Amino acid sequence: MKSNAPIRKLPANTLGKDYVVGDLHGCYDLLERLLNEVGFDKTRDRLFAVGDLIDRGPNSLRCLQLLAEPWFYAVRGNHELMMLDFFSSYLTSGKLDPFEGIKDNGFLEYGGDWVSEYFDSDRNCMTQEFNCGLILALQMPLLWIVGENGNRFHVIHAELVRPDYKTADHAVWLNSDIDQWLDQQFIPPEIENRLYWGRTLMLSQLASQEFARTQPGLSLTFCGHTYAAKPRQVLSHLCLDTGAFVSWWPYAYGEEGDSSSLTLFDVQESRWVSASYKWDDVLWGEILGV
Ligand SMILES: [Mn+2]
Repeated sequence: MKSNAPIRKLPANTLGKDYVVGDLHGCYDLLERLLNEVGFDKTRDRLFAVGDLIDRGPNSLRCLQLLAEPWFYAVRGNHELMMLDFFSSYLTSGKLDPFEGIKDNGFLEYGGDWVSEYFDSDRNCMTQEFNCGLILALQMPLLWIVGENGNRFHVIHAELVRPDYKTADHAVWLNSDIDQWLDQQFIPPEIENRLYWGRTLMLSQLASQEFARTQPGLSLTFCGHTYAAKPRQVLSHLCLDTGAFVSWWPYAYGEEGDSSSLTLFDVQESRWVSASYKWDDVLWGEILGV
């Protein structure tokens, strides 16, 4: 069922509900807590993830293994991209030098050092368990299109900002552009780069609110990548990254550490729930005018 296409489309869920979760970064037990809280039904409901399943948090491989579940749909984040890049020659040769000797692309430094736990130094390769997760990451798309017309939504990692956003009529790409990429199964490299790394919208929103909340012609687009205390919406991009991994870091105290959490969004009800390693309760909230 799962292919290697970079853009994939699913019909609306007529049986159950759809949920979207922010950047997991290994925080598997927070996700479990949230799924229990909403009564997630694995036989009917679907869970979408905005990418960055791995790194920085406590259980990266367990989050990667979610990709094998028939109810779980994720896009590739920059952390999966860095991991695949780090293992690119291993993926063809099946052999790996001890980590100390490997030229790092930043992956280990930015939270990928957990992978060394799965290095088999007798055979100079990764464990079978890890290999399965790595293969699953190879199959992640960059964009999900879900449903049709008024019920349509997208899932991406960072943003759909146009490279020429300062001078173009629209700062972001529209459904018509996305449909064209889907037909061609091709996303131009400069657009792909922003899908992984872009922070233009969310940083501008934090700083100056210079963009509107919605963009006519672009369906609600769930994203992550840039964290803040609460979910927020800019030009139809609804960012669900609320810094789950920060809540796990024992030394993250103060305002940022205390408010950080993992956020799960209920698409049909337009409300979110979040959980943190720093508090026992969950927190509910609504996004007005989605
Ligand atoms: Mn990211």
